[in-house]
Amino acid sequence: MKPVEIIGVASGLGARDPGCAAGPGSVEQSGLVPGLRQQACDIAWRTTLHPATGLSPLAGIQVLCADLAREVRTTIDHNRLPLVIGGDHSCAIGTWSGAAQALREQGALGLIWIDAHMDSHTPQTTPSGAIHGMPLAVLLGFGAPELVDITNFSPKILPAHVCLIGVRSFESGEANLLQRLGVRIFFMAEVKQRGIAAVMAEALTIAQHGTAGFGISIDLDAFNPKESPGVGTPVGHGLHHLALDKTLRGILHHPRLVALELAEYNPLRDQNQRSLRLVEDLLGAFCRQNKT
Ligand SMILES: [Mn+2]
Repeated sequence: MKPVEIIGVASGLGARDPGCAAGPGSVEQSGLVPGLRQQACDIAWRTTLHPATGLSPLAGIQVLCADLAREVRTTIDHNRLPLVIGGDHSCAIGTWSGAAQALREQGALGLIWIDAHMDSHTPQTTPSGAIHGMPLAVLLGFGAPELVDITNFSPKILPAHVCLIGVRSFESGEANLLQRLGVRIFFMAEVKQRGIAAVMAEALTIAQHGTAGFGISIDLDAFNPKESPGVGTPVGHGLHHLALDKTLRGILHHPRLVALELAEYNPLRDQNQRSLRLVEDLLGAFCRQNKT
């Protein structure tokens, strides 16, 4: 396994409830990282980025995601695996812009997006104006130029190289964009019908076909709110986290995984630290040596 370096993104600028800005601090203080190190997982906390004050959400996210993209690119260039812990999901703009840039000379970036939502609005289609509803569209080349143009090339990811898992809440504008682009969406109904293992196997094929490497972005609202209450926009009937633990066990050892992201953890909305424990379980499973 490549050494894993955590990059916290202490920002809620992209969400209506900014409480997820406290997410990385809560994870860092939880003792999770020392616990993983005791299990022989080579993981360390590299840094936590904070948004500048006094800027609009758009300008603040632009600066923050440009910084994050640099951190992620540098980490990958040093043959380490960035684990980004948000913060609201607008951090994905920085994470995957940096990963795409690091990989660019070798080839394209694949991405598996695990989320209750599509996060594929543009400023023209968004009902809320919140930028955490837009990062996937930005990465595909649609949205505010301030965000689309981070790292000076676009799109970061081609529609054929990305897929979504667990979607069950969306608006027509973003659905139309993804449908027009031909992006594969594994809606929650399909996950329930086929099982997460079959869906993930297909997702891993999509993310690796014609790419030089792939990433996984996990929004904690993908899970059942009972298992993960600590999120800003919970939606019922989600993924079971133990099933995902099992399906992605040992994924940090995958030779073509370039980065991993966990977003939207909001400790202010958590109950009995259930979401925090879920993050701990997920990372423990991802670090496991053994697939069985
Ligand atoms: Mn999301």
